[in-house]
Amino acid sequence: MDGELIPKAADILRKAKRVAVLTGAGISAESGVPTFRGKDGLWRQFRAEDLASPEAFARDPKLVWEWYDWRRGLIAGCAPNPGHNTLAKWEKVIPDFILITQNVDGLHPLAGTTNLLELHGNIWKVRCANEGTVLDNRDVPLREIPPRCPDCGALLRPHIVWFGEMLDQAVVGRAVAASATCEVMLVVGTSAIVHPAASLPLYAAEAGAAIIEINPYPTPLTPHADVSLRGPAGEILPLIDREF
Ligand code: BJW
Repeated sequence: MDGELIPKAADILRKAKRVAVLTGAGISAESGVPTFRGKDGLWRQFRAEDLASPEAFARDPKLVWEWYDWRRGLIAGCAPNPGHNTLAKWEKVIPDFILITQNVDGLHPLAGTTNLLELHGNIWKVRCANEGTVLDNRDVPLREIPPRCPDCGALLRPHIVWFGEMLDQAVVGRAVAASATCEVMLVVGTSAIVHPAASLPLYAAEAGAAIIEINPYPTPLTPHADVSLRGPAGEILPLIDREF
């Protein structure tokens, strides 16, 4: 990596008052949470449409829940890494800072980030498939599979946005507004192909924000980035922080 890029990114961030960050599975990779795409990604082993769609849940809720129970057990053993921690630290020093994540693992709040939008939900929440009530659930393993609503006995489902499902429109609205008004958008560890999340940096770029991307590999966003930092987020974010 060009040695000048870290100071350049730090300089852009230091001068900004309004910063939006978009993260994806890559930021949690160094914590041991598998990503979705790529060499060791979940979608290499499992078909998304068999497990992460409303049709899959309607067909076989037990299979879907067994997969989530396995992932919850895996994530329960993972801790935030220096990438998550650096972003939590920046929230305290950048005047207007918002973190928009596609991740459902809950590692950003665990690191201390509070101004957070979880676009795709949270694996530690469940929702009544009948009434829509959202409940916290940290049981590892789950007591029964599939779990049932304590109030009405209907099936509970993961509080996660599956393919083909609408995101929470209030959350998307806040994410779009933050993207369209930030001075800098930092995009960390996402393949930038799943919409509407992947559109957010494009709204930011259109509105004149500087785009900084951190990813070991190029993505469809790379041609729009002002600074592309090639490498693991858990190493690069602390390096930027040292120059901040
Ligand atoms: C590192 C690293 C390290 C590794 N450091 N980096 C417009 C155009 C085309 C299609 C659509 C569109 N609008 C909507 C759609 C349909 C669909 C979609 O986008 N499909 C695309 C695949 C084409 N979108 C939807 O269905 C969304 N709903 C919606 O829009 O409703 C309205 C609608 C429906 C249908 C048509 C039109 C409108 C819902 C999307 C929900 C996504 N859900 C998932 C699964 C949840 C299940 C679960 O977690 O249990 O969310 S999919 C999966 O992908 C997960 C992620 O949040 C999401 C994004 O993945 P992410 O985070 O980018 O991870 P990876 O693995 O892809 O990438 C990791 C990256 O990290 C890589 O680049 C690595 O290089 C990098 N990396 N180590 C830094 N150490």
